[in-house]
Amino acid sequence: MDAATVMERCDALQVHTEEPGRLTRRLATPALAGAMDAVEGWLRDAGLETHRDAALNLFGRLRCGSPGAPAFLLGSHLDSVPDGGRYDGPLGVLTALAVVERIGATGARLPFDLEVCAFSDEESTRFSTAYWSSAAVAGRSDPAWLDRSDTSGVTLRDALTAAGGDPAAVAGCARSRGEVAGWLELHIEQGPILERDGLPIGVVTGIQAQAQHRFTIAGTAGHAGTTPMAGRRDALAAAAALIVGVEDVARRTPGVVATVGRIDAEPGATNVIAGRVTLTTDVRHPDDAVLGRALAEIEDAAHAIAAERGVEITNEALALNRAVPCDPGLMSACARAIASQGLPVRELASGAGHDAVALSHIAPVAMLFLRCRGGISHNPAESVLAADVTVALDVMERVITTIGGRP
Ligand code: HGY
Ligand code: MN
Ligand code: MN
Repeated sequence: MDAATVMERCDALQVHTEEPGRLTRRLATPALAGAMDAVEGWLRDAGLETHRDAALNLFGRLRCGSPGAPAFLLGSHLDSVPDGGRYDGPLGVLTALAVVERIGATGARLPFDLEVCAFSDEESTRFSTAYWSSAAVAGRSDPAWLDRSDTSGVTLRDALTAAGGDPAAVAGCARSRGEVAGWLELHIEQGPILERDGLPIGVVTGIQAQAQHRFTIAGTAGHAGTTPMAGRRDALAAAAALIVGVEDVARRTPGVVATVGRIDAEPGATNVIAGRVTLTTDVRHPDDAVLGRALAEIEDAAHAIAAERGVEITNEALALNRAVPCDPGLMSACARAIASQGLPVRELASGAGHDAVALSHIAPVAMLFLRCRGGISHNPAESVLAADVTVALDVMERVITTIGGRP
C-alpha cells in the first residue's frame, strides 16, 4: 500500500458523510459505520485480525510479536468535525495500515504486535466528550458522559446502543499499561510551520492543555418592541459581553487561545428578547497553570457580567485535559528516522488535541506531523502532497523497526 493508495482511500472515505456535499461524520452515525466498514475491509485485505469494541472503535492486529506480547498501537480517528477535511484522522489510520502491511510483508518478528486503531470519537462533536473513544481504551471514559445528549436530545447511551455499541461494556474497552507498548500517530499539522520551513514532516514535542466548558446564561424573555432597554435581562446581549470577555483574556495572555464555537439562544425569535443562552468555550495553553489562571479570569468576567446585567451565569466543565509531553525515546526514534531520510529534524508543539492525550495515560506516545497546504484544517480545503505521504510511510516504518530492535 503506497502513498497513492492512502490518498485514494482518504478520498474514497468522503462518501461516508451525514451531509451530502460536505464531510460530517460524527460518533454513532451510519456515516461513521460506513467508514468503519470500509476501513475494516482494507484491514482484512491486509491480513490483519480485526475487531471492534463497545465504543465503536475498530482495530486491526498483526501478530508479529511472541504470544502474549503487548501491542504497539498506530492510527488515528475516523470521526470528523462538521464540514471537515478528508485527512484529519483518516490519514493517520491509513498510513498506519500501510506501514503495518509493509512490515507484515517482511515477516519481521518484533517484541510487540502491531495494531492499527481507528477511533470513533476523537472530535467529540456530537456529545462534547473530548477523546471519548480513545479515553475508553485508556480506561478513562467517564460513565456520566453516557447521559450527555446531542442537539436533538439523543443521549450518548442511546446513540451507542442504536449503533451497535454497548454502553454497559465501555469500561471493558480499557487496555492495561502492560498491554500497550506505545502509540504512534501521523497527523496533518493543521498549522503553517512545516510549510513555512519547506519540510514534509516534523516531530511533535507535546500537546497543549485544553479545557472545554458550556456556559448557561439565564435572563428574562420579553417583547422586543415593548420592553424598555433599561432593566432588560437580555441573555443574548450578556452572552455577547461574555464572548468578548473570553477573547480579551486570550488576547492579553501570551500563548492562550480561546474559542466560543457554538451558541444557542432561546426562544430564538427575531422579536423576542432572548431569555436563555448556552455557549461553549474551548481554552488552551501549553502550560497547565497558565490555562488554570485564564479559566479563572474568564470565570471572573462571567460573574461581573452577571452582576452588571442582572442575569444568572453558570458553567459546566465539559472536558479538561492536561498538557501532554511526547515520549523522549519515541521522539528520538522519530528524529533519527527523519534524519535517515536526509531531512532536517523539526520539532513542533501541537496546538490541536489528539487521541495521544488519552492514550498517554497508559503508554508512551509520539506523533509525527505532515505538512498541509496553508495549515488549513477543520475545513474541506485540507490538502497534503502524495510525495510527503511517501516520506511519512518510510519514516513511520523506520520508527517501528528501530524501536522494535530491527536494523
Ligand atoms: O479540538 C482539537 O484540537 C481536535 O481536532 N479534536
Ligand atoms: Mn484529528
Ligand atoms: Mn480535528
